[in-house]
Amino acid sequence: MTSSQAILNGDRLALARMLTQVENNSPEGPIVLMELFPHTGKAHLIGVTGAPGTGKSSLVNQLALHYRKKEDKRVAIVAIDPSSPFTGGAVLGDRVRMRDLSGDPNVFIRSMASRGSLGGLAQATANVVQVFDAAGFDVVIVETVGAGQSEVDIARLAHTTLVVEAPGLGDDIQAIKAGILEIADILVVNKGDRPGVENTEKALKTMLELAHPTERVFKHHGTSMRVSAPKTTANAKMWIPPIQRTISTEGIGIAELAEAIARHVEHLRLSGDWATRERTRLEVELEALIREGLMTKFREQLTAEAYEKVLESVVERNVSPWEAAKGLLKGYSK
Ligand SMILES: Nc1nc2c(ncn2[C@@H]2O[C@H](COP(=O)(O)OP(=O)(O)OP(=O)(O)O)[C@@H](O)[C@H]2O)c(=O)[nH]1
Ligand SMILES: [Mg+2]
Repeated sequence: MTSSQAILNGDRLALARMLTQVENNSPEGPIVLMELFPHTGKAHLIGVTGAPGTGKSSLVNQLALHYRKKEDKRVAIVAIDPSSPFTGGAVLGDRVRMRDLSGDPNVFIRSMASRGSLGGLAQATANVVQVFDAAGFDVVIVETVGAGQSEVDIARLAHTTLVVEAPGLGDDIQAIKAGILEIADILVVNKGDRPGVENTEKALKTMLELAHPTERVFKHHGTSMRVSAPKTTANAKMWIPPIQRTISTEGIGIAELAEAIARHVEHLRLSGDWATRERTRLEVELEALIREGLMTKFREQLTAEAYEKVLESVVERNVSPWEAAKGLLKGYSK
C-alpha cells in the first residue's frame, strides 16, 4: 500500500511518518501531498493565538476534549513552538488532563519547532494541516504564540481565529501591542478565575466597539437619531467578534466557546467567507511555492561568487539594488 493510501485508511504510523517528512522537506513529501490534496478541504481549521502563558494550550486541550466527548469529532492539534503542556513542561494538573486525550485514536497531537523548518514555518504548517485534513480529521487546531509576524500569519489563515487574552498581564492589553486583535474572529478571555477579568473584558469591548460600531448616529431633521447596527445573525455579512470568558483549568466556558465557534462556521458558510478564506489560504500557499521555486532556480544558475560580487558592488554603492536586481534577472531570463 502507498503511504498516502495508508494515511487515508487511518494508519497512525504512516501519518506520523508523513508528518515528519513534510516538516523536514524530504523529497517524498510533495509526492504524497499531491496524492492527498484531492482529499483535503473538509476540515475546519481553528487558529489559536495570544501572548505567552495566557492559557492557549490548556484551552486547546479543553476544546479538543469537548469535540471528542460532546460532538464526536476527530481532532488534530498542531502546537507551534510550545513551551508547555504538549511538550511536557506541564504542571501536574495539565498532564492529568492530557491523559484523557493521549489514549484516544481520534486525537492526534503534533508539536513543531518554529525554528529550523527548511521551507519556512508557514509552508511546513500548511503541509501538516493538509495531511491532517486528508486523514479525515474534522477539526485541526493550530496553536501559535502571538509574538512574531509569521505566527500571526499562520493563525490568520485559519477559518476561525481565536485570540486568547488573560487578566493580569499588565495594564495594557497584550493584543494591542502585538496587533493581533484585528485577526480575531472570537476573543477569549481566559483565566476567568483571576482578578481583573472584568477590566480585561471591558477594555476589549471598548476596542471592539471602535472597530465595529454597534450604534450609528444619523442626523434626521436636525436631531440625531441612534440606529443600532444590524445584530449579528448567522447570515449577516458582518461578524462582530464575541468575547468568551473561560477558565481552562476547570473546563468552564468551553461549551459556550464551542457554540460561538459553531456560529462562526455557520456565518462563514452563509456569507461565502468560507470559500473566500479557502481561496486566500491556497493563493498564499501557491505564491509562496512559486517564490521559493523561482528563487531556487535563480540561485542554481548563479554561482555564489558571482552573487557575492554583485552584492559587494551594491554595498560599495557602485550599483543600486534596483539596478543590480535588474541586471541579475536579465542575465537569468536569457
Ligand atoms: N488560574 C488559571 N490558570 C490557568 C488557566 N488556564 C491556564 N492556566 C495556567 O496558566 C499556565 C499557562 O497555561 P498554558 O496553557 O501553558 O498557556 P499557553 O498560552 O499555552 O502558554 P505558552 O504556550 O507558553 O505561550 C499554566 O500553569 C496553566 O495551568 C485558567 O483559566 N485559570
Ligand atoms: Mg502553549
